Amino acid sequence: MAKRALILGVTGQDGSYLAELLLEQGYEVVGVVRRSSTVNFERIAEIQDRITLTPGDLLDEGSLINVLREHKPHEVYNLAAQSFVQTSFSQPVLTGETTAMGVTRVLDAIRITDPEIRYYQASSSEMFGKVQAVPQTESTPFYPRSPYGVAKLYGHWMTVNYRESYGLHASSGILFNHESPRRGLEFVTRKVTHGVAKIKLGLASELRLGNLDAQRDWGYAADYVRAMWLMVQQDTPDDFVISTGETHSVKELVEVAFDAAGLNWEKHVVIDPAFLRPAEVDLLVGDSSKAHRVLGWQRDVQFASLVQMMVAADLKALQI
Ligand code: NAP
Ligand code: G4F
Repeated sequence: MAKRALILGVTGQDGSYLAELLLEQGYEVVGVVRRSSTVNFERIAEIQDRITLTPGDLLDEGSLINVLREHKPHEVYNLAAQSFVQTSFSQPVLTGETTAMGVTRVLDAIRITDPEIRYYQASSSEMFGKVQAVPQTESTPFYPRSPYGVAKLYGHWMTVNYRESYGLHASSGILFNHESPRRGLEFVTRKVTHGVAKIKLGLASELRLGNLDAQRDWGYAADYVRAMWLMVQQDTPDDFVISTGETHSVKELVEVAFDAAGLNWEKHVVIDPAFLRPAEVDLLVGDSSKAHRVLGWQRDVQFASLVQMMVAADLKALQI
């Protein structure tokens, strides 16, 4: 019998890659989608006829219980969240309801309907915030710097708590930034690669950015969803840092992206205070030794190849 997996956040970057991975593994895939006035299935358009979509919302626990009762999944991947850090400063309550309390609603729905379901929680390196050690591991103390980071930390501890209180097979993946051509346009990597493509094609002349000194550990999303699946397959649930172990500044990202299109970034980039944050996370770099050892996980795509892949994809999409 095929295993059935339920993905919350299937319309997002990671949800779409995870759905493809699970289909390749022979799973039946059920994706939860929230009500919207327009259809936003671009990322899953190519697999839409091979997965089941069902309505539900992290803000509504009853909808989650109904989905679990109806579809009886073996595995639940909670990738749904208000995931943009900048928005979490202007909408802290919505971020808390979705990104923090949403996790409790899913965990509780699992506890009520079928505690045998295996659970994956999408935790974040934003929980390290003002970092207390370099590089960051599973035992580095947390110090979140945004309402998003605080909300993710709550979700992380609720996952640990439901594992310890009710014996749920619940794992928390502490994932560092991961990107792809499917990344939302508001995140800095995609904003830069899309901006470069527009400038190259004569559709724009400048790109407005905030803090170029921030450093991030950027990997490729398709590599990272493999780690999620591996965590859920372990006999024992646990928490894992997933990262590349390298850090690069936003400025380096900008240089690589403009270079990929044969452009000089200094002629086009404008610093705009509107993109600065009330509190910044200056440096993230993870140590994934535990994931390498226990899960056998490795990433395939390097930083420069990732940025070049994204520039090429944006150029192709805008030329059509
Ligand atoms: P994303 O592209 O922003 O996708 C977020 C998903 O959550 C979308 O499918 C969205 O649906 C859904 N969602 C939002 N609010 C919802 C609600 N109230 N009920 C149900 N679904 C809701 O995020 P991502 O980059 O794929 O990231 C996946 C997860 O990993 C997120 O939890 C994120 O916080 C976390 N994470 C991401 C990274 C990263 O670098 N990408 C790193 C660490 C952790 P709509 O399409 O309807 O908006
Ligand atoms: O791309 P970002 O918006 O990602 P951020 O804040 O690191 O968060 C992402 O990664 C987290 C994992 O650590 C996830 F949990 C979270 O869901 C999300 O996927 O910003 C990256 C850096 C920041 O330091 C920001 O200040 O880029 C800097 N930056 C500079 N100019 C900018 C801009 N960020 C954005 N979005 N837009 C700018 O114009």
